[in-house]
Amino acid sequence: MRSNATEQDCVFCAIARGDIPSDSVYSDDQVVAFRDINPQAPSHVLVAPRRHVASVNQLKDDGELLGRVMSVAVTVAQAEDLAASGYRLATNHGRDGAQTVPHLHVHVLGGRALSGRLG
Ligand code: DGP
Repeated sequence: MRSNATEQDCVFCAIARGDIPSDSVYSDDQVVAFRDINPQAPSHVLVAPRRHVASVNQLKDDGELLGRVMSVAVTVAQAEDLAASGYRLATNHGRDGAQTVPHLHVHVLGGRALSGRLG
């Protein structure tokens, strides 16, 4: 993970601006959601704030934005028709958390039975 990425060279900032195309499923003034380029499940959507935030680790004191991102993640899961069968919301921080894109995003995963292993 490149820990020093800024909004100038951040791929998810570019997606949020519309400078890089994505398969968008949701967008508002604070949050965007788009399909993962390398899906790990039949439904695999990434939910990210428009504002550049490196990871959830930086949002400890911004419960409002954290809440917005999680609320949109649930909205997306329901729109993907995953509520009845179940889904997973996950966010990674840092090297050991296997974060590869240093812009906060919540993975919405579903559409198949997911492994119970998280690590
Ligand atoms: P993480 O390991 O939690 O940082 O996940 C990053 C995810 O982002 C990974 O599943 C692949 C996805 N991804 C990386 N680059 C792009 C891109 O340019 N477009 C889209 N749609 N997804 C991307």
